[in-house]
Amino acid sequence: MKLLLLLVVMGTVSAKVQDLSGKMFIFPQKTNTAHVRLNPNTQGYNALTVCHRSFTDINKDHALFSLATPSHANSFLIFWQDRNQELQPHVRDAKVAYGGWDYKLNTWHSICTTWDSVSGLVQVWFDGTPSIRKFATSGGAINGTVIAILGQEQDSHGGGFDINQSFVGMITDVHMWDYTLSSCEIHEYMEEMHYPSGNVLNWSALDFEITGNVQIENKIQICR
Ligand SMILES: *[C@@H]1O[C@H](CO)[C@@H](O)[C@H](O)[C@H]1NC(C)=O
Ligand SMILES: *[C@@H]1O[C@H](CO)[C@@H](O)[C@H](O)[C@H]1NC(C)=O
Ligand SMILES: *[C@@H]1O[C@H](CO)[C@@H](O)[C@H](O)[C@H]1NC(C)=O
Ligand SMILES: [Ca+2]
Repeated sequence: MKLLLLLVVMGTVSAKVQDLSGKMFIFPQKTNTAHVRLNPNTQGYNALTVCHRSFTDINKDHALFSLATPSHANSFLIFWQDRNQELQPHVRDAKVAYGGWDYKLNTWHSICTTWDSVSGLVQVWFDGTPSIRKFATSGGAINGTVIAILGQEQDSHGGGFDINQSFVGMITDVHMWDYTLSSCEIHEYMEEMHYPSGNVLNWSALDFEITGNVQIENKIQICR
């Protein structure tokens, strides 16, 4: 009976699915612990699109999205590398680098990244502008148990956080699809028009767990 009660209590804690429409996560401190773990609806991806909007004032390296599997800590990582001013997507530990963006501090940036295992090509969209398509890795899916994290960069499956790669600021509208969105759909995301919600991670029905100081607030405050 006690065990059953415990299981019920634990069940309600872990099954924390929330509609975060109009809300954002705030990462208010530089730490090597605070993060949000996102629980995907499905595992095993032959293609991916990940989109998010973020706002920061750190002029240092930081991770925007970190997805690890047991075989690849950087199974799908979106990383800002400050020294070279590059947005660096990693897929199954293969890195591609994109420079030339106006990654202004204290500004919202909408970023979408696509990849598929047939062509092996990655493409980034940054505030409405598409990058060229670059080769990362082909012929293999992202498989194994997925751990997707905001706020920290995983050097191991679910851990290995480095304070100097942590994120400080706000993140919102995180969606992940197990297919590549069309350029029109990505345009709709960029313009905050009606766009398809993620079938793997859905900001409107997000299954997540917060560790440490991460707060949820409304994205827009209307002044009258
Ligand atoms: C994952 O994919 C690799 C090749 O990409 C394959 O060797 C391995 O068997 C797969 N593992 C699972 C659990 O599907
Ligand atoms: C983080 O960066 C600071 C300042 O550059 C440095 O002193 C510190 O050793 C770094 N910490 C780690 C864990 O790399
Ligand atoms: C995302 O969540 C919303 C709200 O529950 C739902 O209406 C929508 O169908 C979901 N999208 C997908 C692709 O499951
Ligand atoms: Ca790292």
